[in-house]
Amino acid sequence: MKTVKKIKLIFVILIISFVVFQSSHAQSSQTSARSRWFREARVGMIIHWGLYSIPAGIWNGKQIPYYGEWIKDRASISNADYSKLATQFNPEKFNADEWIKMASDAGMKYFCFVTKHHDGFCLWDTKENNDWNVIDATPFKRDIVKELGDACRKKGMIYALYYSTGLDWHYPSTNWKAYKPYYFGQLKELLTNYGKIGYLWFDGEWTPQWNDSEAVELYNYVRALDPDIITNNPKKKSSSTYGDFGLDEENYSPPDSALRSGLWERDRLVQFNTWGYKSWAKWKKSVDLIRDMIDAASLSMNFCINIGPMADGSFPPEAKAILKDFGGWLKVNGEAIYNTTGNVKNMKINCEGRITKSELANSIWYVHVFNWPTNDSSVTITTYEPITNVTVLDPRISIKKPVIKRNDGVTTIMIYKPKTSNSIATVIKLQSKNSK
Ligand code: FHN
Repeated sequence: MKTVKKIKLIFVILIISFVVFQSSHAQSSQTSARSRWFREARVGMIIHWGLYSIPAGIWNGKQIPYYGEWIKDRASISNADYSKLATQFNPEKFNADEWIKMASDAGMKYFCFVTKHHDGFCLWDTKENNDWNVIDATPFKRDIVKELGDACRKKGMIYALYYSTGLDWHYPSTNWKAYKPYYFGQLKELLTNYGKIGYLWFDGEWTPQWNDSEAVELYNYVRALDPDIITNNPKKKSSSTYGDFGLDEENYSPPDSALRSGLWERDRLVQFNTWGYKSWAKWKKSVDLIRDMIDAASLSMNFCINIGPMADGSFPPEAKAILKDFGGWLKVNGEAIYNTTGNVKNMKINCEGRITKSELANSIWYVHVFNWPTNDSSVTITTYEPITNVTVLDPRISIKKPVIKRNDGVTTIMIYKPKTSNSIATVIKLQSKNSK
């Protein structure tokens, strides 16, 4: 190749590389600006509530296994019988402000509502159908998506929406030609009539008609409607990484390697094996759920707790008790969860617990002690960081002066077990000289 040609070629390659770099850099910084609220918030709530909350896991006197929101499918309920539930949907205890207050008191920073689950029933005033939504088909006739959005904004809570994209049993998503304009129209309503939406969560995308190009088209469509929005991966059960964050859903966890990069939300149920309320399902323990949240934070993941309200619009008492425990723990220890990051590699502890690191200040770490060691009663922390200051976040817990030693660039901190500790997790805050 002649020298002039070579120079031209190198020049073209340089220009192309520059353009590619610029656009990918712009994309990633834009993504990080869009997702900032998500990374800072760390903790949210999702609500599964609809016609399926009326049978609450029981059909014709029988307990129906699997998720309560799948009862139509699992109990093989005909369309005619399922439609009758709409005429009974009249949740006289529903109060959007109360729901959002409960979420906020529990320490949640965002609130996601299931606008349409796989039964296709719409909990807002959709104009895309006139027979399968809360206004036209129920005696309740109130736009629940709107009421919850208004309540979120009053309380400074970020509002997020779930929509079953790929699976709809009522306007069958198997008839893709007719269904696609229907669901695109509905997403437009949800993203343009209900104020700012933090994220959109897609679901039901494992159906055969759903493929990669649908996922990309959907993502681009949604971003064109709201350039600031973030979404989960519209093909969450594949290894593709479209969208802005992945889901570590209960009963479906991504492979560990997938957890190493990108944004993730861990979603956990308060009742075993159901998202929608089931009158007979067992309840989880607060301690396990709160530790699950701490574990998520220690992996730089968000944690989203699922609540299935009852048909009358109230939260089950067991769910309220769990939320109260979240609120109590986060009120005192929230500093160790909100605005933190995880994957702290340069610090080790000799007990069952987790570590998070502040994103707001330099050189601040939080050690969450689940169980104090039984053989020797002190927690030992080893790190290369020059830690000088050790405190407990909970002012009701007092510790003896910790022993801090520094040898050959390694700091060893010994903290004796306090007389009283937190049965969920006691949080120890570590600061170095460089802390700001
Ligand atoms: O089938 C649904 C299920 O009912 C529930 O809505 C969860 C929430 O993420 N998503 C699906 C299962 O992956």
